Amino acid sequence: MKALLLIDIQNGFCPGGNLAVPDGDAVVPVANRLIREGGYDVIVASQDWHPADHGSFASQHLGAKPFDMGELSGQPQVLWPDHCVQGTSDAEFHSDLEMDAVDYVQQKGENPAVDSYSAFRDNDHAALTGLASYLKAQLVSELDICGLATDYCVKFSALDARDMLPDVRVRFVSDASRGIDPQGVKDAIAEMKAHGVGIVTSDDILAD
Ligand code: VGL
Ligand code: ZN
Repeated sequence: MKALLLIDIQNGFCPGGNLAVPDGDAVVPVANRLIREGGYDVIVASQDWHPADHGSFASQHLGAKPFDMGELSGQPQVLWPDHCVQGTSDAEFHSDLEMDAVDYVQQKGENPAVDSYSAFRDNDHAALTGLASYLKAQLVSELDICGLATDYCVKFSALDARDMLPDVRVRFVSDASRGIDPQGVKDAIAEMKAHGVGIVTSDDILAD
């Protein structure tokens, strides 16, 4: 079974959002084309879903500014602007994303004491989300990953997919993704490649 994993295509990561990724909304039409024409059996979306007092927010650290380096539960942590707070419009999926075709939504980042870049597990690897179990139950053997942001949630989700689903072919869809930092995107692509993630474009997929 072929699956598409859409990472965090939410208002918060699009222009006008609280943690806007440059050109983030450009992924929406590409994702919609993959949804409609990519030949997927299973379509999954992750949703960054933080409580208002999440410990990754600079607002929770005395004297800290967004994008400062800080600490969360003893681990180094980028301190983010408040973003994707549960129940706010910032946390909603982009309104043009064709969510009717999505079979399963995986929320993440609910524990205020740890961040969860990956859709599969918290950054400290202590708690799993249900995503790997869901994909196994669907007998997924091919997983294409795209969305926001390449250098954070997309990368960590792709690396965890390789680690937790070793028999699954994992690919990163570059033109259906955007990142926060250009050098971070380059490094993320190199790291994904080094871990056996294929790098493809939506045209490669639609030509199959
Ligand atoms: C993300 C930073 C904080 C992401 C989520 O979706 O890449 N980045 N929370
Ligand atoms: Zn977040």
